[in-house]
Amino acid sequence: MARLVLWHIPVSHYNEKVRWALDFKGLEYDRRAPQPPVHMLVAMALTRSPHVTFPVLQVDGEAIGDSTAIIAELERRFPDPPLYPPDPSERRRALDLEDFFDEEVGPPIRQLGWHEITRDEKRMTRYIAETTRGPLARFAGAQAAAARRFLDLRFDVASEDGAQESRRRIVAGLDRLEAELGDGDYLVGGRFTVADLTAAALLYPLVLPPEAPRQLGSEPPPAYERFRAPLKNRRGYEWVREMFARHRRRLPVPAGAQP
Ligand SMILES: N[C@@H](CCC(=O)N[C@@H](CS)C(=O)NCC(=O)O)C(=O)O
Repeated sequence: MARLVLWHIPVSHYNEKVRWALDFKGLEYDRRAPQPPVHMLVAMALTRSPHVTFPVLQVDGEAIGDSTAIIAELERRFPDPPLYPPDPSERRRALDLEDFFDEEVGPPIRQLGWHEITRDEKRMTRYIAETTRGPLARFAGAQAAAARRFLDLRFDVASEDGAQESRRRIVAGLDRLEAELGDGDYLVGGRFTVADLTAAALLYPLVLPPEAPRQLGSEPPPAYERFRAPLKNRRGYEWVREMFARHRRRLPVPAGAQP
């Protein structure tokens, strides 16, 4: 059996996408979670390339960056149970939808979530205190300020115009999800595929289903709640909850293992 090591950020939706794929296939894997922004250096060192994002999966020592490439490799090595449809045109459609949710929904959800959290200094400090390990946890206030600067540089999270655009793109993502679902339960071929997994994983910070492994504090910021409230009755929102409830199989993390 191949040795699998996942380098991940516990809260991140792209990382949840890969954890879900690994768990769906029933694969055992070790987890490593170096803290951002150090993870960018780790990603470069592991992949020996300019790749700076997590997740990175090591398979027998070979490092693969990018959630889409990781799932492609998992499909190749561990085809059962499959996430790709066998029919070539359905497979193309599933991969196009994976790409759409990765590119069009992942970034605005991240921008808006951090926009609302970083505006609230106390909440941000609490979050950093809860997620920092070791002696650095004692300096949560200073770390929160540094994290805010980093997130703003990387993802423009302080921008109100950016947040407005993110809200628009998230709703457009829900529109597309519902249009693609039509009357069906699944996006492609009447069964759970990489398209459903990607859409649900990348929308998890919006829907916050109970099966999602990690959430940013028990109570989301009030402004985030105001954005979510009118979306809760939408079919796409309910569908994300349903996908987690039906398909988010999780292997227990061994005691003492990293998060
Ligand atoms: N296209 C990449 C996106 C992954 C990604 O953006 N990961 C974020 C966490 S949400 C990250 O590591 N960001 C570090 C950075 O860009 O500064 C994938 O699908 O794996």
